[in-house]
Amino acid sequence: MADSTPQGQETLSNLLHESRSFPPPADLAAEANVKADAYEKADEDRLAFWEEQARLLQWEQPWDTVLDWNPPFAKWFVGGKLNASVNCLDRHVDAGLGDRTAINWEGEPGDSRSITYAELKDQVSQAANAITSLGVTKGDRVAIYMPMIPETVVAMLACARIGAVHMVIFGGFSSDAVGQRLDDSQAKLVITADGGYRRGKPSSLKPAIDEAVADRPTVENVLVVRRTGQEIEWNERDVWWHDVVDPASTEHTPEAHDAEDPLYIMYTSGTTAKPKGILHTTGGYLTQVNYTYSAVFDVKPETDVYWCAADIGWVTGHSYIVYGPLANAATIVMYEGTPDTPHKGRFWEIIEKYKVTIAYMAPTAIRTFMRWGEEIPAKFDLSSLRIIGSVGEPINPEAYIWYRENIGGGNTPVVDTWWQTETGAIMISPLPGVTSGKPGAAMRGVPGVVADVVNDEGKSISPGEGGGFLVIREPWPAMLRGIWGDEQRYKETYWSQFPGLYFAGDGAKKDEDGDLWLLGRVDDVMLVSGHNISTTEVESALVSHPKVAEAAVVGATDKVTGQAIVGFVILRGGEESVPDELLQELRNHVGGSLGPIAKPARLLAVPELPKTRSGKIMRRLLRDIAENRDVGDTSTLTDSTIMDVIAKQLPQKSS
Ligand code: 6R9
Repeated sequence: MADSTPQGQETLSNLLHESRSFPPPADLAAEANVKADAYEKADEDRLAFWEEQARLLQWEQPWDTVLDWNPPFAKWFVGGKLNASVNCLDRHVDAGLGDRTAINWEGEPGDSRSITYAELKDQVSQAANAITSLGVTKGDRVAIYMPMIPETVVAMLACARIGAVHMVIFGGFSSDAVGQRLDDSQAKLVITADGGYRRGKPSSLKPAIDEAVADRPTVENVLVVRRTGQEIEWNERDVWWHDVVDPASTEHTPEAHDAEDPLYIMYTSGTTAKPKGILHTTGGYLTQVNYTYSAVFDVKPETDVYWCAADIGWVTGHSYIVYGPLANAATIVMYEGTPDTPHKGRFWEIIEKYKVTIAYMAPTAIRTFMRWGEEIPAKFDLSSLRIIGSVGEPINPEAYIWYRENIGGGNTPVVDTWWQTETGAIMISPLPGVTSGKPGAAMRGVPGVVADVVNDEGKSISPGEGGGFLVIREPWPAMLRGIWGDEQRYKETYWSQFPGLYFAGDGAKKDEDGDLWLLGRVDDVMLVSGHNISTTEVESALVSHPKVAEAAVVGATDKVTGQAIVGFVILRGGEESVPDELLQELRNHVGGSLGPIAKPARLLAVPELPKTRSGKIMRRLLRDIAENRDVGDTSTLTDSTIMDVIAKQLPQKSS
């Protein structure tokens, strides 16, 4: 999250111009869940609009006040009571949908499980009874450190059912990262597994937990799912999932929770400072994820098969694998492993096997698939797809077009969805039956969300004027309710830059039509000879060259220009050095598309880029390398050895 704003003459340069646009397919538009009138309705009376969406849920007690806004503290649906797990399970079973498949789960080794709504409700009830018997009660925090298996969903919903606050940590984070989060949240129970399958092998999870809980007495028990059967150490506090959950009763009477009771804490991906425990509550959160899931993915729960390839340890997994889809009674696919195991067509094989109709993934994955080549997806039948989504980073126009053409068959709308752990749910996105999508643009606030771009004085930027800071003008139901245990940091981080506005920490621009283009984190903006240049625009220009698969650029201190642009590129052929000729060609290519100011001063070819588990490029680490510093904290990287590999490229200076 940004703690600063860029300085310089202008707010943010607008260099990239893109004029392609794709109207929605006529049949999709005709049948769309949400049509253009939703924007008008929401504009007319935003609170009435959100009340209408809240009514789509099952409430045990209605609310008296829609919104209690005491800036920057919001309470939504005050006085209302509901249970998130009942909304995701019981009400569907009661409506006769018990036999509908909730989860099609695919293990990495090829094992699979199919779970109906009735079965999932039973399993969640059993788990709720089991964790209650372990002494967990409403308000307690439960850490979940699991592979991508159905028990992870069961554990989350069991917590929600009894009102315990879940805190999912990416499997694969180090024991230190886990320990830090256990301390911050004071978790009472940890739910984990012996391991999970990743890259063709059982990877272990339990040892990191053993280490993390060793000197943390607040953790009373460690509940362990057997997934791989690998040997693990067994300690006094450990309990097998199959010993307590399997024999537990499938009867569980859920309590109705207050709309503002905490549902979960999610630590932000932490590309910058110390992770923040983002707090989400129940009623408003569920209202907005339920609505946006239906509106943005246009899901028809009777016929669609939806797959979100994100990890559950990321907010995307919470909102759009678990709560949004299950609240809508949708059928989901869940996959345990990596996209290249046992072969690079695994994702497309899954889409073919389950006849997936809606798929949602990160731009980083899409760019990796571009690098592997379009002949791989071409071997599979992807004709079932009707909507494809992107989340996590700006999608470069080239990656968008590749995705649309090679995965979407040229006629499938791409929904580029902007949101954050903090926003809880999708905020800016095209609606697939309404919007003519532009490659690289997230377009506009979804109905009920007031997104804007302002200059450094907090004044709204006019259409076509250029770039600035992304803000949200009005409170929204799924907004964070604070940072766990740190009210001051909540105010400072999000509400201090522009009085009364939520500052997202992202740069954005508004085009002539008023549509929004995300430009990357404000902290990453490069200041070259007095111009603020966005990382996104330069990276998109590099990726639009046929020899480049992925790119990350950073500003490194430079005596002459203030900062000089240093680019790290992954070449399509996988070469690990950029020959002088190509270097010149790439610089000219960027200069030609964006202007000479944006030409990178140096370019390094690398085999990989440093990324978090949610696929975000950690430019901070690349800046360390570009400025010849020791590389900072790498504990949230997918692969920490990658920094050594990149550092070795350094002597190859150019220009
Ligand atoms: C959901 C999620 C939030 C940050 C956000 C922004 C970037 C996410 C994006 C996007 C451009 C999109 N981001 N979606 N940038 N276009 N469609 O990613 O949450 O992990 O908290 O990250 O991700 O920079 O501020 P989180």
